[in-house]
Amino acid sequence: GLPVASIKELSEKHPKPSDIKFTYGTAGFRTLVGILAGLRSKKLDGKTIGVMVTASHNPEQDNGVKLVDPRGEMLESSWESHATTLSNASSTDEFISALEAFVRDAKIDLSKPARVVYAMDTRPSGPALVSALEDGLRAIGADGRNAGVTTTPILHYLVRAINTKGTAEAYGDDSEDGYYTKLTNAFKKLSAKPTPSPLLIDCANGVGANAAKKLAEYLGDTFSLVLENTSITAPGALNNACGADFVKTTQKLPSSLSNIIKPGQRGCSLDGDADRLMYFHLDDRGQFRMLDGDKIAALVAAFIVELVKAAGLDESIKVGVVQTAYANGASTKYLAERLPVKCVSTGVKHLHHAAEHYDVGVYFEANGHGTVLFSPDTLAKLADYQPSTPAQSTAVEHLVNLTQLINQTVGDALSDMLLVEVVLAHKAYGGLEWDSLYVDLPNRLVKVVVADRHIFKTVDAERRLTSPVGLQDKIDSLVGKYEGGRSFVRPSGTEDVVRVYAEAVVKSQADELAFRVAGLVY
Ligand code: 16G
Ligand code: ZN
Repeated sequence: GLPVASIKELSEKHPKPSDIKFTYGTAGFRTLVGILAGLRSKKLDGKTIGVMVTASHNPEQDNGVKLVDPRGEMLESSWESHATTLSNASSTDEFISALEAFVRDAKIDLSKPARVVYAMDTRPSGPALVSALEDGLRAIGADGRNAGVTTTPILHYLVRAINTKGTAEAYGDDSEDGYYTKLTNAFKKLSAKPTPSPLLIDCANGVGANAAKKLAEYLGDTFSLVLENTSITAPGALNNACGADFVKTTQKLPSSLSNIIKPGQRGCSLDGDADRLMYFHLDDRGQFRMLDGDKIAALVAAFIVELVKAAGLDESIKVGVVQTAYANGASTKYLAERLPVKCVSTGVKHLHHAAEHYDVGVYFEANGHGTVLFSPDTLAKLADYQPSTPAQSTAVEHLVNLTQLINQTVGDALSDMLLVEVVLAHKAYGGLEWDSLYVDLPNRLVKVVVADRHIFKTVDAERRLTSPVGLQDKIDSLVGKYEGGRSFVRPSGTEDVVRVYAEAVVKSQADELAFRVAGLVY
């Protein structure tokens, strides 16, 4: 049975802290995380599970934890709901009986080994959460490996690398060195002349600053990175008026960069755990232009489609794109003219799973989180392919190198950044040419505080409401009055609000539509 006495003692050492607001992932519990990760590992016959302590793009005082499954993917959702139930236990005794019931129902063999690798971002509350996690691991007898302070995507990489070590699917050496070496070797092979001009990187004053610095060392003089917002120890600086979420939500340049960026220059922002990426550039007149996840998807997907065709593989390798309802309508139109596009509900999990159904699945949220997945079949096809011309051979080589450059476990700001730079170099695009692929439709996002957000029920990838009854009809008739109008309402999964998105051909009309729909919701 469970080592009840030790779980009890160690749990009581870590009462729920009142000064930390948990917002992210399967949050709300402390010692439990270690125990749960250990149990998950036992259930999967000792495969290594990951735990990341981070609250991503959220304010510095927030924190949370996220479990990572053996292939580097997010924790299976049935376990997420168990975690939530367990975390709601009101006393240690209640917690232990819930845990015993769970071990019985999930048929977990406690005699199996358990292995867990964990990391944290730069938040001041990280060490306390890690020590609770370590006590949880100790309580369940799991073997822990501390990966230190690192990015979320690097932790995902490590999980996959550890679990595939010595197999045919080996993902890379299971170390940070392995990660940087894999990415930068692929980048160097994909480099085109001339080398790209220096890239400005807004590190959000977070862990991405450390990682970008190391990346720059591995890149050497093949590509120079100019790092800004790297104050990882300044209190309150993390994600504050900078970073990918700030850029996306305000559609502005962080003021800390305004004296640094020059007209015609491009730059990008990472979020607090470096799994989101926003690009931007100043045009010749010094006007700020944002290049978001949709623009990245358009650039990357079109490039991969071209390579597959150039390789002579377009009959056997099908490329597809996955977006959410937040994708700008102009991006969807651009993409749909070139390849199949699927819309799914918000949340990385939904995008990732839908992308797995394509031979090559490109997915990006407008907020800058995304990656590209190559199916096992596709990897085998690329490896075995006999090209019949030098042009085909080059294209296949590029595709193989892309499979190494791209972190396929999860969206990765640094890997995505290298990917964008490769495509820009190959297409000889600057920020302006990239930005001109399509023109964003003006849009507006509003949040509405309502008495009970759970009465809002959606269908059709969150694009239509079925409850409250009658509301969707009212939205439809409003939308019909606006040229190029589109709007949807969905309850947030992370905040106690309802979100309203609207798009129209003219900015003032998008604003007006958003506020009128919000008026219907309120
Ligand atoms: C989280 C998700 C993001 C999603 C957002 C939606 C991850 C890594 N991130 O930030 O994908 O877009 O939540 O939040 O899972 P909302 O439901 O409050 O709109
Ligand atoms: Zn993040």
